Amino acid sequence: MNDRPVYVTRPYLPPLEELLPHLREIWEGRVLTNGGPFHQRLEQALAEYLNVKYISLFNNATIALLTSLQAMRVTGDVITTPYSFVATAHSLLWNNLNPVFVDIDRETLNIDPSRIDKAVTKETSAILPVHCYGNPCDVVRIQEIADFYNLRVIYDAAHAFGVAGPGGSILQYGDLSVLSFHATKVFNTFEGGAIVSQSEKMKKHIDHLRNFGFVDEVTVVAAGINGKMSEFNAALGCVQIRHIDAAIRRRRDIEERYRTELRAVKGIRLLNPSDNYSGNHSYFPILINDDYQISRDALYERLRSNGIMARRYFFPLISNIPMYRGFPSADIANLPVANEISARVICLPIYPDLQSADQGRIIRIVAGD
Ligand code: T4K
Repeated sequence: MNDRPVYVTRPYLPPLEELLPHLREIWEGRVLTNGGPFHQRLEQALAEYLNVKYISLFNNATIALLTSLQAMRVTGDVITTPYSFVATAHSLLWNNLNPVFVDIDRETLNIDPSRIDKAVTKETSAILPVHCYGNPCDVVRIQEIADFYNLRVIYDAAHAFGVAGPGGSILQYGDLSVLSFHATKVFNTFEGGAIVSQSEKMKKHIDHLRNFGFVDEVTVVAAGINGKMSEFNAALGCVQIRHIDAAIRRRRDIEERYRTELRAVKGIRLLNPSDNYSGNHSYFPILINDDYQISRDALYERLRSNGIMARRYFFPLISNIPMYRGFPSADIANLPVANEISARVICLPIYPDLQSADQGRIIRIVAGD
């Protein structure tokens, strides 16, 4: 066994020398947070890179999700996917909202739009879909449904940094989109996140909510939160963005090798990449079918015993976690696809520094050689 564990992801870090001048500037300027110069620079750089007009930086995506729901004045029931990281549904509970889980599409693993209609009641005020693994949701269909029932749409786009199609960024759909810049994400600021909005008025409202509701020194317009990104994190982001294209290209090459070398392995299903969008290669999920040589969990253990820390994102399914089980829509019979996929999935390591020999080892274990 190799001594050095291989994790599902490793944060990309820029050369330290590139960060040092920025740190010196912070040390000299003594502006450490509250919308300082690096905060402004990063907002602008990201708006340009992501090709969006309005973006508000946050200290993490979870606080950004909480704030999005407040910003859109969401009430009552919110339709969402059970196949996500717990932060998606937790953001609803923190706002005293009820999650209504809708099953996922077997091909995209995103919320199945054809099942949303049936879940809408007079209590429903919003849809909270997730672009899972950076694979775009059916944004057009979801918008049609939202328009018909007059629902808000907030995308959990934590995985969808830089995902774009011929019509532009995936982040332009819905009322708001929430990004994560956590250490494990394609673009990281150690901790961080952002909300993309569609109007200057909404951006201003979100910026106020992010800063306790302060509009100026003496005016507080809402029970806002402290969601501000510090100057350290913003400065790091300003350096990271110089390297992001190279990092995504490297991820793409790793994904291509997995696809080529695992395609023919019996009992493994790979997701089909979207025809219309360029992905960001943030995760590499494989689905273990019944005709694979061992069970999903046996493969997971075999990988671990060989030092490969693959992860079962997303297992357990949110709807099966105790605090969610009591919601009527959490019934397993309501979510057959999500339950099945959650029992079959393993995400293999993918990150820019993944060594070729390590990837070879992973492939050999999965292929059962
Ligand atoms: N919505 C969705 C759909 C999300 O996936 C997430 C977060 C959120 C919302 C909320 O975003 P944030 O509030 O975090 O901005 C990780 C991340 O902590 C979490 O951000 C992420 N999704 C989730 C999918 O994965 P864990 O519990 O699996 O993290 P952890 O600490 O086990 O890290 C995974 C591996 O990454 C480790 O085995 C080693 C490596 N790692 C991790 C960290 C933190 C490093 O090498 N260095 C590091 O600093 O949740």
